Amino acid sequence: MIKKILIANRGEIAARIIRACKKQGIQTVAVYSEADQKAPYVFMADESFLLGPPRVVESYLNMEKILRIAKETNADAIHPGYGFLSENDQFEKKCTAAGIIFIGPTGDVMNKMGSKIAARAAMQEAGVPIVPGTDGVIDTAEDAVKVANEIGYPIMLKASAGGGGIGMQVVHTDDELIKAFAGNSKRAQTFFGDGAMFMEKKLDHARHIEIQILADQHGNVVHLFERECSIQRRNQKVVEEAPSTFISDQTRQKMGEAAINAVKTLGYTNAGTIEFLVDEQEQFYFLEMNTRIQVEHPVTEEITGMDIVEEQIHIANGKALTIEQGDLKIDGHAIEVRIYAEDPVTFFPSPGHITTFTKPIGERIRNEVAVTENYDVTPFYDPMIGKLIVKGSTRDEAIKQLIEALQQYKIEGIKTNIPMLLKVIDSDRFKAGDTTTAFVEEHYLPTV
Ligand code: MV4
Repeated sequence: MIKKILIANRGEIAARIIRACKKQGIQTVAVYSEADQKAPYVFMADESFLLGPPRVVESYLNMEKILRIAKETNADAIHPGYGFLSENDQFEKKCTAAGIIFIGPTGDVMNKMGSKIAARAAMQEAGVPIVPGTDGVIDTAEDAVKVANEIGYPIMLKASAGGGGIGMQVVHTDDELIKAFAGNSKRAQTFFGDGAMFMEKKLDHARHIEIQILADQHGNVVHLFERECSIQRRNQKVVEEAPSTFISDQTRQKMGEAAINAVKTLGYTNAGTIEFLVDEQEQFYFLEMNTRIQVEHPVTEEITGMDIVEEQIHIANGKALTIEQGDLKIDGHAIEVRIYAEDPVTFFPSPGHITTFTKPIGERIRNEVAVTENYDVTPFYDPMIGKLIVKGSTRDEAIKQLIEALQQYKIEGIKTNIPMLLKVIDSDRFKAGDTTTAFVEEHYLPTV
């Protein structure tokens, strides 16, 4: 039984994981960089240890140091959160070798899903539809052009190891493809140590809909329905909601079954997400799998009543799921927005000293925040300072709540994206549920 967990992360997710531990009577160990010495999560944990300088290689990516602290504090398990080491198969192997439970899937399955080319092949084997495209690695721009003409433009050129849009580019002609190929491959090689490229047909006006799954170590798998996250800017999600207003119950059920099949075929365990693109005819296609807890997990918790972090710990303890698919129901509608310390016009990060920080309060408002008043947002990490999640019995109600809550938020000293969020949410197009992947591009044109 896990009695003590080291949280190998920072910010709002570290705070979220510490809360789940406290609820279960589990001791907590926080780790932090010099830039995060005053972060709220550091004071929430039972014990806290300095990792080193702000640079991530010396702090949140420092496997040896994190493992040393885990051993010295007698932690039984490590929760990696999202980002940082959360999808690093080597870290899982090191934890396991040290006798420390990694709260997540095995390194082998993480490694497989970390390669988008391997993931596409695995999904095809599991009978899950994939976006039309190439099977293996494309080695040269000439080969790419040949296959592109079979698939047909527009095409998404993607890096197999890609993430955050790195190595990904839309191309419309042979010329564009030739120009884009080597550069994207090189970028992927630099960022991920893997320059392997593949291509997919670009699906326009599709929706990004992902299925949350939970899988225990005894072969039991359930899905917790979908989240719609089509509103993204530069590969960063901005708004996430559940359920999707677009898909029918029948499509919802089919997508859930496909996700469960995929997970069973992979032998995947713990919490995970299967991302799909869904076209205007409600045909769905596998996009990628996330082998971690995700930023947007709260919207699923709000509509299902489940605590996903608590379930992750139960699963890591070797316990069987206590729920069956038939026990799960969608209740109401939840929307999450990500609050960033950034200029709403230029989108540049806006670090600095927060002089005023007043959160909205309400029964159906959930705040997951990383900062406080009189706190310095540093320039070292992702500028997300928190998330606002609202729940309504209907989508309209949730939208109304969200607009009011965003207007109540009072943050001074730094700039935030709240004006941009209000512009998105308080728009006819969002209210009508017309939220395809083209939304930000077509609707939110910055004023400069
Ligand atoms: C796509 C796509 C359309 N066609 N792939 C993948 C990673 C994610 N961050 C964006 N991804 C997409 N992959 C094919 N073949 C559409 C997206 C996409 C998207 C693209 C541009 C602007 C907003 C978007 C929101 C969600 C998904």
